[in-house]
Amino acid sequence: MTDLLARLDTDRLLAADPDWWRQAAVYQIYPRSFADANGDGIGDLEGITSRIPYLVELGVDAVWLSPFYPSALADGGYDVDDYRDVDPKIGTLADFDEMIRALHAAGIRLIADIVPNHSSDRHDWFREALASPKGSAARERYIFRDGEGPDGAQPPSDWQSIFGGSAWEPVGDGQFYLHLFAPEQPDLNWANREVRDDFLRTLRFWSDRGVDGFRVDVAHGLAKDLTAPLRSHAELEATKLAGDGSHPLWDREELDEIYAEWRAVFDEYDPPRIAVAEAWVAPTRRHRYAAPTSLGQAFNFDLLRANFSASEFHEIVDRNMVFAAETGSSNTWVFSNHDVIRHATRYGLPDDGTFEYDLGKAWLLSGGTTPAVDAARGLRRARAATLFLLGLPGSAYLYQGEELGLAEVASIPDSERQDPTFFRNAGVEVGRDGCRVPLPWDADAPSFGFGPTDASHLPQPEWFAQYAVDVQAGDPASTLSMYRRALALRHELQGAEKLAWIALDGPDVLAFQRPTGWTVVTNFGTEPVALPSALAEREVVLSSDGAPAAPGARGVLPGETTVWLR
Ligand code: TEU
Ligand code: CA
Repeated sequence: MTDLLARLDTDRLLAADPDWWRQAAVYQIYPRSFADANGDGIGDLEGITSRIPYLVELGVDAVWLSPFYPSALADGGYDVDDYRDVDPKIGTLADFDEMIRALHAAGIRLIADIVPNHSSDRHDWFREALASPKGSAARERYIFRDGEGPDGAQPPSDWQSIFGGSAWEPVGDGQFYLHLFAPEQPDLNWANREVRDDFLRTLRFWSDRGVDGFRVDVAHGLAKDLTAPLRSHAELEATKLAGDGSHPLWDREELDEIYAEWRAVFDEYDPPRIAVAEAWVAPTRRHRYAAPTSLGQAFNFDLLRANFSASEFHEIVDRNMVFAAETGSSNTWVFSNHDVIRHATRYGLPDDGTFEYDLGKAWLLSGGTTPAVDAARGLRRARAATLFLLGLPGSAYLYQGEELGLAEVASIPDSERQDPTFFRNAGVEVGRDGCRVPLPWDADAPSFGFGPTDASHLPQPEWFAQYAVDVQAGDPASTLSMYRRALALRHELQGAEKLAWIALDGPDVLAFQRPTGWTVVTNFGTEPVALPSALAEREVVLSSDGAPAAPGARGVLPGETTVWLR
């Protein structure tokens, strides 16, 4: 709280720096699972506001808020009924205004998640489209096509939705609509001027309310080439993300024009609003989104998909340093989000070469056939990887709960699952609910302090108690203490967006120095390694294994450990 008081003039401070995003630590809040103020089991905006002191103590620069709009939650809120309102289940616009005021007063910015590729099937526009005839202007806001086959009963193509099953849904009058995700998420038609204008209005609506930036859902999907005849699913798979602009659904050149219009809106504000693209494209294809004339930043999921390996991490960092220099954007680093297995669990999966850190496989493995997860090892590596990541130039995107070292919840009963990937893949993929379980705040309270009652929209396992905030807060060796310390020191460590590798013997150790002189050393192997004297003599400011800081105390770096040296 003293921190809060010390930041009294934060609004002016926040306004002053247009580059605030370049090396920001951004904390993702999945609102329905963060904190529940009224005890109905669903996290809400008032809950977020009540936990701002926690965010201040954690030391994050910004919050990225996953969708908070009215939604039937067919896809956890990524099915939006109304882009310019708050879900009454989690609050009101007045609660939103109060939340953003309090965040700004605490020196924390807000990035709102927006979902332009598809609305929900309960959006006014979609209801109107269904009530209107074939060929009407209302249907032109979405992607309707006639069925195929002699009686028109077949879908227009054999395209598959990303959540499984056909990407086309019949509406009963011979037409089908396209949904690349769930049937409750009809794709919008971005070739339609009205759709584009309405989104510009949405960007201004939230920017006027003080939102500092936007996370753009499925940013690579908006522009589509749907000229007949539609190509087959097999043909599309063959050219998937080839990067030559030939794919009719993903990463098309027409996106540049759409995002140039958005950029003009962002630049109406002071400081300009920022945006970060969620675009699952090849690393070489991220430029389009990260360009300063476009969204300005794009998620880099390379580390998220990599093995815990010195050579892989080294190559990914080098590649992305080049990328940042080419685009003028800053790097983005991420290990976890609401779509993937928490990294403390991923890193504890067997290392026997049979497991690739492929997302699909990771989901599959957590479903019933889970191999033994070595939780202690997973957490040890997650902590080492995190200190490596937080030392890198660029911004760090953190997912709620990772600061607790939280593990994936694999044991959710089928009857309690919510993710459409589970329902549309009949038991093959368990989906993403395991990383979306409400957070444990207090080991001994109902719902582990998530809310005032024991209600929790996804069941919390008993073992959540050991991860609770109140258990970790006073323990200097805890994961939470490590994150707090690292985020506090990060501002000192960062400096210019550069690094220089320090050559060391052996294949398992990486060391890099920042222009501030701070140095990050990670041992990816299991065996301890002796550090050269130039490093061994430096002050250990932070260590991922929880050992206390000490001057020159680390001639030997233990396995699966990172240290920060000053
Ligand atoms: O995800 C986009 C997307 O393509 C996902 O299907 C992703 O490939 C998958 O989750 C693997 O990580 C975004 C959101 O992050 C996700 O939560 C939504 O379900 C999806 O868009 C639809 O809006
Ligand atoms: Ca609630």
